[in-house]
Amino acid sequence: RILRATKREFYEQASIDPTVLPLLEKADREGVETAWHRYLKQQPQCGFGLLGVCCRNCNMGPCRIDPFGYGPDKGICGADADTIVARNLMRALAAGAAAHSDHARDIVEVFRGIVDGWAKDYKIADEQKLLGIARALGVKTDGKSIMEVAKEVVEIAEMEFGKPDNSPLRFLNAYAPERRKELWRKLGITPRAIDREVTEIMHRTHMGVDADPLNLIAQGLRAALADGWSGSMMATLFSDVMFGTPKPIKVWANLGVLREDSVNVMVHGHNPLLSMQIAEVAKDPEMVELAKSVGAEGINVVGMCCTGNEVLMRLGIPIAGNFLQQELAIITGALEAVIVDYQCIMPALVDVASCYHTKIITTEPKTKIPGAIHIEFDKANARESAKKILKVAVENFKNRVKERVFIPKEKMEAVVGFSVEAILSALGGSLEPLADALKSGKIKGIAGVVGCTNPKVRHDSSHVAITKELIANDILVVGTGCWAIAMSKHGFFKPEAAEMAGPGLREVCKALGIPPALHMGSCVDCSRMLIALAALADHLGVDISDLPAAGSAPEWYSEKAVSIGSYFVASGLLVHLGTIPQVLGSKRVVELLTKDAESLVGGKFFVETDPVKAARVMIEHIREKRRKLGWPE
Ligand code: SF4
Ligand code: MSK
Repeated sequence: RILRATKREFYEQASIDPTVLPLLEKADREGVETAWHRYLKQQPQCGFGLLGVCCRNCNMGPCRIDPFGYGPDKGICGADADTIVARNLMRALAAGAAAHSDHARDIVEVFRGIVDGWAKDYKIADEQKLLGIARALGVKTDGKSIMEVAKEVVEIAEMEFGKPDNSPLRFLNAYAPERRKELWRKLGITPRAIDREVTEIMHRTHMGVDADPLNLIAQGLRAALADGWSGSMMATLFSDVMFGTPKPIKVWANLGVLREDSVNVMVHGHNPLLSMQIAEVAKDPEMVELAKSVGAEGINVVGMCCTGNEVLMRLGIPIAGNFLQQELAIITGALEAVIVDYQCIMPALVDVASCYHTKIITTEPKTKIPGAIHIEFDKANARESAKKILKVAVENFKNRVKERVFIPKEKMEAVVGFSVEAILSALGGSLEPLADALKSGKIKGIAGVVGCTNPKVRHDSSHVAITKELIANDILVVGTGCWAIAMSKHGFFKPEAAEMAGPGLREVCKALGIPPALHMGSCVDCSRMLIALAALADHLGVDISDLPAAGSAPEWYSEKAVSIGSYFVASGLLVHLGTIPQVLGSKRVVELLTKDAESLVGGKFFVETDPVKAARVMIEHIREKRRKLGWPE
């Protein structure tokens, strides 16, 4: 069907976001390719890859299993489809857990720099948050200066990556509920150190080590727990300490936030260490003066993907779009520079930028793209370094070709920044009102919706459809990442969106002045949901798996989503996947993920490409949990 469609039909089907079609047509006129064009060229995608039955783990291979049973049923070493599919999935999970946790390592390193004095342009912005973390970790705070507390906390954080003993991770131990910890201990999946769990996956998936799908997946859950309850959690907690814990803030979202009269700079990636500095430095009179000297009104910093979410929530910096819009932002012809850190940055940005005046600036030693300008971000001289990077953008304004500029007019107002603290404060400081609303059935349950966009799905359509269906059925939706950007763009984060909710949720939202769907942050901030779930379960005296709650990643593409989904499953949730994971070549692996997992950890995956049907499964699951708790359905 895709191949028979005309270009116009294909572009119309690409997205429900009104900024996309005109920019795809502009790209077409100007001979520029996007992910959608490349997706089309990849059709038909490799059947072995889609099923997960291709193995390249050693040089006897590559080997592939014939899914129809006419050809080989084993690789050269004897690995069958179950082993190969499980190993491939676990390697994807390891990459996702590593990405989140390496992001955390960079944050913790700069936090160490605050303690040791070299990170002079960073500070402890939220002392209360730091004291709370210290108390949770069992660090005594009485009579100590804030720097003394910070020193003890950072020492614990640093050890999380490579702690040599077998004791549980300290952050997991501090924040996960007792019942969960006991279950993980019994199952032998308590994570010991973040790097160790990732390394062990790489070891086990080497030829001739672990061939048992169950044993492999168990280790995957252990690495995912290390990511969620420690790696990602540290990234969130220390970002809050250094840059402030998000509070509700009004912002603008979508490509209409680009300005014709200003130098437009897009920060893209995930880590706030640089993007926060760029956003601050752009207001510096020296930089504003420089912008004026090249004929612009000022500097307009906008965000993309999750580093965009970080500066959106904390500073109100407008967000230009989510994952699939990164190339479109350049195609507007109005972008002077894309400043990137890491993750979700398409190498294609350089090709697209070569057709315009836009400069792609990489800043991290671990992220270099041929054709981009590389200016290493020096965290010890963060402000000066950010200025140096920003100057390249400002000086590029004179190269903008006015005749080629097309900025879509669409932008939407949104209220974002619902950290756990902000939600608690909206509730009047305690979980009681939320627990009461859940028990009475005004709010039937909670759904965490997260994740990316993916050309396999009409851009933003599943995010919107699933959220609509859930809130209409009185389910409060919270979420992160590119889902949160989609919701910002499509009006779900305006308090007026309460009108789309069912009667019970609508009443609660109106009373509290909050939207029916809440922006909790970037991908690593899925850890905020873990903290909220743990607090709610403890408050109600039940396990997380007993809660009327479920998760969903309707348009996921990233290996990080594999890790996120897995730590939610291991924490006891039902998790929906809206794009099909590359596992269908093994009935055993499919059964482990979608059935057997539940009897072990209380959570499991289900796959459904239709978002409305998926929402109904989640709603039924929530009803079932309510029945078990003796709450009215
Ligand atoms: Fe083939 Fe086994 Fe090597 Fe994989 S590990 S490439 S299945 S021989
Ligand atoms: S940016 S991981 S596309 S959510 Fe976090 Fe968006 Fe997914 Fe990247």
